[in-house]
Amino acid sequence: MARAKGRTVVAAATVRPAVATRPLGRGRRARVTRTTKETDITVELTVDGRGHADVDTGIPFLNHMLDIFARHGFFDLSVRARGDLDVDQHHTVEDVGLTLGQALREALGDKAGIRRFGDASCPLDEALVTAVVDLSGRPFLAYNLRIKQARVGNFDTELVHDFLLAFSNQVGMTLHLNQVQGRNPHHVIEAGFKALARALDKAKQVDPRVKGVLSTKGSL
Ligand SMILES: [Mn+2]
Repeated sequence: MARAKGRTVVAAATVRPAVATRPLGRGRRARVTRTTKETDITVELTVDGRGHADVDTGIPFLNHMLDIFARHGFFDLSVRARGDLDVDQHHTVEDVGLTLGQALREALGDKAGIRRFGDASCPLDEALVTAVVDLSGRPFLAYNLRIKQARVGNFDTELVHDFLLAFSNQVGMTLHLNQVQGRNPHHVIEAGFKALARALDKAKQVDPRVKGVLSTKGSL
């Protein structure tokens, strides 16, 4: 495996996902490139950002949700994803979630001084979704969006669950996402991403009262 211009180059015979991470200088930032036979994804994430997104996944609705994630979570986020969309959207959506999760875990580092917990409720017209996160190091997803429609545009709505499972597994966080109410699937999913972003923005904040990591175990 060789690196050229910051990109991981992988032999065609590689079966296991090739993942390369590197720190991006000062601050809580990370860059992760993940290449398989199904997808080729690079994520750059700045935890303490201004909400700027530069996203191209080949799936417009996923781009829209990642833009929202960055904007409302005050991350700076760059995503370049090329996947086998001729098969379907599953590989690309799941692997973007996975790579974004790896980038967030990498960027948070040892999580010293952070608040760890965060919660938010976001409405979008008739939809209301609540997100509660714990950057505990233990992955768990309680997914309670009840989306009746199979599609939003050409996006398969069940892939929201797959995205969030991959994301929370890789971050190593507990995520409870609960739909209080909602009818329109675009509204429900968008309210969910806003709530997740705002909950993470709380959890990632450094609290000067927190000495070391906020755990009686001594590590997160
Ligand atoms: Mn929208």
